[in-house]
Amino acid sequence: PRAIHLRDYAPPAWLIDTVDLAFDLREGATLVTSRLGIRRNPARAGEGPQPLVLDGQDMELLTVAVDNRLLTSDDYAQGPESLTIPAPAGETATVEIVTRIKPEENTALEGLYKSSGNYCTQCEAEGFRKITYFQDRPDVMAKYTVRIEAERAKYPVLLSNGNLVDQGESADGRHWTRWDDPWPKPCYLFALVAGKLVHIEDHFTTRSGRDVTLRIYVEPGNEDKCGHAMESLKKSMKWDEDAYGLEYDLDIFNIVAVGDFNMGAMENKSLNVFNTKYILARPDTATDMDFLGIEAVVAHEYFHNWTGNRVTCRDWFQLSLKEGLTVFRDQQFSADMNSAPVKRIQDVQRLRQVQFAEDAGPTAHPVRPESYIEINNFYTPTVYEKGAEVLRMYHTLLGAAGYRKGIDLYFARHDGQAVTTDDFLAAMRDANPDVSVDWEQFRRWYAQAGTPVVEGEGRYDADAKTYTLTLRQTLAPTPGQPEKLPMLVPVAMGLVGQDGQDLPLRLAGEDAPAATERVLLLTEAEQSFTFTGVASKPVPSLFRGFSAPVKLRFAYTDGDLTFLMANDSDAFNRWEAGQTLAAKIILGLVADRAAGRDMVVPQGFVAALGKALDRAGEDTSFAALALSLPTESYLGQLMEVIDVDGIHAARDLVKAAIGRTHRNALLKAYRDNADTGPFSVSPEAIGKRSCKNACLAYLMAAGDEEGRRLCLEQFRTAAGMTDVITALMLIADSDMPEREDCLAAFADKWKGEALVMDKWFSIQAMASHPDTVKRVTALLSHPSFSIRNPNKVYALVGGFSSNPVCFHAADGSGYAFLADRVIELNALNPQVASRMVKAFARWRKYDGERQAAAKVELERIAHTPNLSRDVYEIVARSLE
Ligand code: B3K
Ligand code: ZN
Repeated sequence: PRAIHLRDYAPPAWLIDTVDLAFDLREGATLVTSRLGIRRNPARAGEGPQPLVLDGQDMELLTVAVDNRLLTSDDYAQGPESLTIPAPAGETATVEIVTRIKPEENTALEGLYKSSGNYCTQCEAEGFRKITYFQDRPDVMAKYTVRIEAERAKYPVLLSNGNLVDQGESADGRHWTRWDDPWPKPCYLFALVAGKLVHIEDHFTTRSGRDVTLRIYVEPGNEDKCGHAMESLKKSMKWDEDAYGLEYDLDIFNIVAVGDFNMGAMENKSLNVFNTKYILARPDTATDMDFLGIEAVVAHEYFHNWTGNRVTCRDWFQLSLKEGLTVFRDQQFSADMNSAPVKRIQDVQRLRQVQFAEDAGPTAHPVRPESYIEINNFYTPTVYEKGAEVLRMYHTLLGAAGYRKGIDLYFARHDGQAVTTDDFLAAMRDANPDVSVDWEQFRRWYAQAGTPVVEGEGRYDADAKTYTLTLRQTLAPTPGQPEKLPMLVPVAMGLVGQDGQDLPLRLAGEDAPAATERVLLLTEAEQSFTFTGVASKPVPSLFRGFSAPVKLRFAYTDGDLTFLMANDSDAFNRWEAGQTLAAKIILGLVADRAAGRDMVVPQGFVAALGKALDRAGEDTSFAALALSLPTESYLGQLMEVIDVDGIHAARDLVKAAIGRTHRNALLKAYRDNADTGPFSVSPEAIGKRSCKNACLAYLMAAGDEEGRRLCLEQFRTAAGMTDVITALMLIADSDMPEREDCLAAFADKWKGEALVMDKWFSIQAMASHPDTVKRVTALLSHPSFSIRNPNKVYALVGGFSSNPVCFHAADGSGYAFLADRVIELNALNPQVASRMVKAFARWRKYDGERQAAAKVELERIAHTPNLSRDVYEIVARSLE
């Protein structure tokens, strides 16, 4: 397979202004007629006549006509993935192409395919070329009209982008609709849906008075699970007007939820297609996390209407232009709708868990990659989550008002265009000429891969009353980038005085009135900042709100961290101090165990956590986060060689110690938060549930009898899925005799609900139980499991590969299981296979025995015949 490079970008020889598509949907043979209005690209004037080169895959080409003249197969050249039509004579031409496709056989779920008997499409990134021959690249933007014809009884609903302009009956019980999308768009935003669907409907009036009809289409029987998604959509539309001044631009906005979908959702113009996971929710079927996930993803896809659709990417290297920005926007939205500090902590947890891990392994790449073999492999935490951090840094550097000026200029300049991250940066810069930031240096956040490490050191001079903070930054080599330059790192910080109050911050030489929080700019490899008039020795609070995606190393004492946990005015850093302390303690125990010493949990740490518990009443959701320990996989990242069993044993021991020591306080907090009243997903109700369940987890970890009784009772009697599933997860992770009965009862109750069964699969896959590999293997033949359904694979296979202990079983059985699934999936659905194979990427972080076992499996995958580009790219990088 061949790599595509950013440096090779060239504008297309021809532009496509109009696309007129006709779909004749028939079982086994769908006919697609495409009429393209093309025009020579003025950007390439002077190059002489250029042929029209179109992309295409897995199709049967029937006819090609140019300006209504039918070509013979001698006139054009057909490659395995292309169609080349000789240069038309004029400046403009009309090209008509007829192809035949078989959506019924499409198991890759890219292009036009079927899900539960309904037709739907997924074109991003390069699925449109599986529907018809086209210049499948985002810088070709055209206006589309679409005619869809199908059998009325089976496919009563026929949808595409834009406005419904006509519909009618045709012969043989067939009917048709005609759609017109007035907004030029790249083909990856094309969508078609045909099926037996029902919908709920609502309305939104935009601030300029446009009445927008909102519909959510689902399979019959799911109408009662769409309410939260609809509310989320209306909130998003309002928020985008208020926060960004962006208004919806059509009279209709449709969402369709399908059960078979490779990722979360897709922002097709006015016809979003969603994974059911991000639409369907009822209190008894969905957890609080599901409700929040729906709110965030509905918002994310809606926000793409401007950041992605109206202004799109010039090429796929610019993916973060739309994804980083849109993730940042959905993070801001969720923060406004819920608790901002809690949202920030959760976002950083995710960034660390998945993006830092990516940065530290063989698939590390910059936010704007330089090359790829398969673009679908680059919908990564780096492009999305780190990309969002880059946006947050613009916001931090420019302030809310400056950021908004930059955004406004970006739209003023680029509405209707396909642009680059450099264009975005230029808009931010040009809108803020008074802000002194070295934007060329800032650009390195897009170009350099890896997570910077910032080492800090503080020196207090009691005589001079100064505090000098020295910061040093390093960025380790990543594949293809042996040498790095210093980054521009915004350090939001404060100095906490001995009384727990923030001290005024005045740098040497300044006489401006001193603030108690400010943003230092670290731009050199090493830099010192001296604060004056510091009355007593402070404890520095650095990277408040996680102001840059870096790893901080600062020699805090346990006392400093306990102090910050209690006193830092920044909620994020109060949480962070607890996490840093917990990691330090647990890793200390891991080292003791490895050296053959007894593991003894320090009482000071257990006591500090008790303080967080005492304050639980003040802010329950924050308390739940403050009470939780760093995950095993995050702890693993902090080790040179991951000690799988050591981390698990040490973390369990700490959990049990906390559960025993604070038994009474935990029971009290559990009971205090047990009643959340009538079901609601308000931050208060979610907070109470998460606090209560965090307490229950500690009691279970301690093997407490009363805790076990409460857990069983909660499993059996709770009305909401959050409580039921948490209890079941704790039971599944335990050795309680009721374990099997509970799992069986749950499956029996929910066998008809696919999304609920996904939870059941993933609980078993993630349980740290000696029988997990066996069990997961057996579950492959469970009637509710299907290897063709991505959600099922993510739940069972993905759940298992994120199991920090069982996947890494020393005998290699976990690795062999995953490799078998990857090989099976490679033939069916390369995107899903590739997502699964990524679990192997960090194999070099484990001990020699595990490395050897993983390498055998990676090589077995590498030698699989017909390996897809998707899987090949990840495996090849992992083995490099
Ligand atoms: N843009 C889509 C992702 C498409 C993934 C293609 N493999 C969803 C989103 O980010 O909103
Ligand atoms: Zn997106």
